[in-house]
Amino acid sequence: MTDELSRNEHIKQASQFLRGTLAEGLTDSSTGAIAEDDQQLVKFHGMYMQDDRDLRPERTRKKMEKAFSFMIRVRMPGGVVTPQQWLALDHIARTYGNGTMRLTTRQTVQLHGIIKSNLKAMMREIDAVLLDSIAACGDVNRNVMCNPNPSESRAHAAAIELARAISAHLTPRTPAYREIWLDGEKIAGGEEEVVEPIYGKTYLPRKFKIVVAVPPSNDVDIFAHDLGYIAIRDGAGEVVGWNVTAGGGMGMTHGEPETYPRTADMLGFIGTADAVKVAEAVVTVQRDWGNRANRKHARLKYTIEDRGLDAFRAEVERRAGVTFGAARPFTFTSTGDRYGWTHGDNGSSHLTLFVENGRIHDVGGKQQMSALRRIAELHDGDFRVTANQNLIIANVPADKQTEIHWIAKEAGLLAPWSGLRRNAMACVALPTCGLALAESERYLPSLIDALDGSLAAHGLSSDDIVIRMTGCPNGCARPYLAEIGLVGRGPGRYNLYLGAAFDGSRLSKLYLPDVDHDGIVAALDPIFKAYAAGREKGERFGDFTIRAGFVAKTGNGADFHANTGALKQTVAA
Ligand code: SRM
Ligand code: SF4
Repeated sequence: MTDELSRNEHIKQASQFLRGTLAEGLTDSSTGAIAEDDQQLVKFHGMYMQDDRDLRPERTRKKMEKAFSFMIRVRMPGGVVTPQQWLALDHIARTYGNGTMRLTTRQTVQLHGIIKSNLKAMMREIDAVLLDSIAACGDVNRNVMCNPNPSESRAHAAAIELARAISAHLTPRTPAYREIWLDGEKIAGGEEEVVEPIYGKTYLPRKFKIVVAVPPSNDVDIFAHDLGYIAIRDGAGEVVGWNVTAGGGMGMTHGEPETYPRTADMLGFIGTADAVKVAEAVVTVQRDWGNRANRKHARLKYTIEDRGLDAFRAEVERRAGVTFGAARPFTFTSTGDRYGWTHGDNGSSHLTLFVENGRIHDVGGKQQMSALRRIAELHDGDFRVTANQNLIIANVPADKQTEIHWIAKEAGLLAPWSGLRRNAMACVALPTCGLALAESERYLPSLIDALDGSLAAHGLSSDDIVIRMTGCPNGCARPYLAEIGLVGRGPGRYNLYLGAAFDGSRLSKLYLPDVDHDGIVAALDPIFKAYAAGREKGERFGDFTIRAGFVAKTGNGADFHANTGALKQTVAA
């Protein structure tokens, strides 16, 4: 390992707490872009500079600048927004963006296609409804996720309260955000510990992600995250404290086995009063121990692997002044959403909608943007984005249920019959993601059409099987925790992973590398057939693929790359 700091560390160091030359860059009308270093800094403000990759060849031919625009990601702990906030996001998407809204795998909303000259007007609209985008991206704690399950309202109340408290505590303090986007008064830089008492001048070595889960649902995929809290309840359903997990992450790079996805380890049990203290301690240990030379080895998962879990736990305990108790028993049953109507223990009702791959738009017969706008106009409960890219219309009074139900049904927002589609997620990928190697969001629906044919032939149409696709190995749709994972390698080609646990507790294993559409369908059909014929009672598809000998079981971390490949060949690779 070299001691030299990565380029991003120098950019942060010189940025005066995330200012860089962003303010000046916004006024430069000669280009739709911003300066290279500012492209890194703008992430901390919740934005990515992108270009429409569909338009690249034509614009290159015409010797034009790339079609630059910005993606904005809103910070909304636990995925909760009011109908007024929803309407503001809808308005921004239609006025400044590409006319679509994108629910993300981390319970936020992304708006794509906003050109530079519209950024400040857009940020003002976000601010006007008391939302912001600070720290939605960048080397800081991101949007804090939490189980959105409104029907368990007491446990959910505790979970969202914790998610909000952690989010508030770990939000960067720099005044740069208000100064740049909202023309706030310029405040002098000051001493670093005053400006950013937790992060300091160079923030964290890498992105940092926190989740709060309420068993039995693992819909937030707790083991994929840097830091996680699992609600532990007493016999009366009250939350008595939290099991804390650390060191999960998905990102890796093809062909670099020293990078790997990893499921989080258990640190132990703590009471609610210690939860925020522990979050701060974990973050500061990672701030000080994390690798600042190599960004591919900078996530907390590698810090824990390098230093050892015991040393890491001891340092967190020392800094927080807290001793972890033995982890308390809990059971997760699934990572999916519960579609349709649920009724809470406080008498309220909630409707979980199916939004295919999180993309909300008005196309063809499906006027989903308009439908959700109508719902927001008549609804006075709240909207909750799930970690599966879906949406819950929460706290609906009895007199509004029929109308909301029919608006959603007409727009095709009720869950489909296919067990595969109900449990599918795809990352954004092309045309906006600069890192995509293959299609994902635009392709997965048609792959599911094909796989549904095969599942129907084997009588498995309505079986819940988790499938996730990403356009590259970064893992934005958490594909390595899916029973069927597809990860882009190049145009039209994917690595096929099998064998993850249905409850999100075990990573998958590479089954076939570099396969195309026909190869994927041909490889899976005989496995579906074998599953239909040979599964044990209640046996999940992921568990079956291991027991039946199709793939080896993945333990943790580096073991992901061991013993890969089809143990039992179904088709020629
Ligand atoms: Fe992600 C980078 C989209 C969740 C791991 N992710 C990106 C960027 C910003 C591409 C870039 O850096 O230029 C993508 C923007 C695409 C676009 O056009 O919108 C992008 N990530 C997404 C979203 C929108 C996927 C989705 O379809 O919903 C998710 C937004 C979450 C949010 O609201 O905050 C999203 N990304 C995730 C997750 C899932 C999660 O956190 O539960 C992961 C895996 C978990 C993890 O962090 O380990 C994830 N994204 C990455 C990585 C790899 C990180 C790593 O440790 O190696 C990158 C690339 C990077 O950071 O260098 C990345
Ligand atoms: Fe882009 Fe890769 Fe993330 Fe998909 S997984 S959104 S292709 S970075």
